[in-house]
Amino acid sequence: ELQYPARLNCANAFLDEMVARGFADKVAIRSANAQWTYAELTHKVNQIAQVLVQDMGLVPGNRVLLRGANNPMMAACILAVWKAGLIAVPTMPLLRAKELSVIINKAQISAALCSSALFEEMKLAQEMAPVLKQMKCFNVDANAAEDFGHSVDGLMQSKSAQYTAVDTDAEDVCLISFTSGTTGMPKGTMHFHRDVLAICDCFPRSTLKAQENDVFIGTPPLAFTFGLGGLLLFPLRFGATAVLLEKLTPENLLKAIDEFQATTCFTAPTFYRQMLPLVKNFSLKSLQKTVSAGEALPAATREAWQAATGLIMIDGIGATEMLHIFISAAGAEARAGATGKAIPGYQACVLDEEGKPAPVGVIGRLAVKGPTGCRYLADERQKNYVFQGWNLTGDAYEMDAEGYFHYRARTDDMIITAGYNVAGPEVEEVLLKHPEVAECAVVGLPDEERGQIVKAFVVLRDSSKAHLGDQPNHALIKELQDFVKNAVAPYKYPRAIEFREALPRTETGKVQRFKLKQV
Ligand code: 3SK
Repeated sequence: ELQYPARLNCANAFLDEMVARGFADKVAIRSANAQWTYAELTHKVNQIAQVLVQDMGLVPGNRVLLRGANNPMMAACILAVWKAGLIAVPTMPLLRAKELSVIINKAQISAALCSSALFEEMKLAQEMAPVLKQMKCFNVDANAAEDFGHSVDGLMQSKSAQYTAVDTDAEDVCLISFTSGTTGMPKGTMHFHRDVLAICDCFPRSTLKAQENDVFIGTPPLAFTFGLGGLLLFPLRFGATAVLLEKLTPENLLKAIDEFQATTCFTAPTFYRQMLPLVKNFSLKSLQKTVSAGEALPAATREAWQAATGLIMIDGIGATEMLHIFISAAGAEARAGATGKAIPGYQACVLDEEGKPAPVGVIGRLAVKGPTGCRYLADERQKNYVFQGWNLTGDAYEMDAEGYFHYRARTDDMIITAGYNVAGPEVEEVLLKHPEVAECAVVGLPDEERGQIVKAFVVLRDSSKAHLGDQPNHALIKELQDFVKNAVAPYKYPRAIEFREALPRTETGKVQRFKLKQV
């Protein structure tokens, strides 16, 4: 079992303790135009913490909204908020003023640190949520003379490089991470200082086997706990190097893997799929571990990635509520078609509709418990998520006799058609094997006769094939339907298929099935 001191400020573990353990001169963070050692990062975090306390007058427990792309200053601001005993509320870079104002009001946030590139939208958000009293910009150009003096970058220059972390309790909240989930109604999940260390001491230690010579790279925003852990906290906990990238195209990530000699990549299946056709143009010699989470990993993607790179994908499922990954498997432990097993430190089981453990091979709701867990900020939905100490993830899974968990669907996405249960992702897996299909999402739509029908939204590799003249390409629709009928039980075939240019996705890459169901 993980043991942490009762008084704990997690920022110390990533900074001062690493410096004391001999990592002072090791590179902690790299980006396109910066490289900071552990000592330099610690000094910058110390200076920003003083801006928060001395210039902004914040006191322990105050909540600070953080906004920025993945870059070293954004990382330093998060750590500084923790070091000053404040609560970080990182937000997705693409959120608009309206969405930000909902978060600000819900979490009663009085202060914000915002990258200069995102400041205009932030000002609109402040107009809509006046509870936000003060904002400071970071990543401000020193030549922008007027603004620089008031910015985090300007103010931190006069501060001491030394700062003692605020003496927080291991169970003080340090992070509120908002999830829009797939429903569009944001929930704030609260996490303690000890939770932040616990995620570093579970998945990356037991499954990923992170080492100090690892170089971490990837795409998820630091505002998404998948990215916060994988791209910042895990590397720092192991004395490794974090590469933070702002320009996130498949070409750019592949190029950066070679340029920074990255060993460990974190991204979602969609992004791995987008990289696949380009892999042959880049050297990926340094790459050893590729982690996939954020959405279900289709077997076809796992196989194609292994064929193209020789690397066995480390699939995982986590949740913002649980902070990070709790089921996974790596290397020889990985099984095609399974996400993995409960990782050391966590327990998992499948519950039936009455909340009792379901037998092996029966689909039910995935339940987990471990060192982290769901604590929603003032939200009725807490009682739906936590049941008798188990966290009910909202995913429909099946456990096999060896304890491997197989993803079937989101619980609310199970399609019931003419009395049959159809898991949309199973149909998606089949469609993705068709050479014309680039992306797809399968949902249930109401139908008078069958209760629901299976409908597939398909993005074609060549979008010009979607129509013949002004008509949908019925021949291709029929071909795709037959393709599914030939691969799985015919009742699962999509009775309706619609071609789309793109699928609606959350900022973290999850398909917004609820939007497709509204059609
Ligand atoms: O969606 C996931 O699988 C996930 C993974 C790690 C951390 C957070 C999340 C939501």
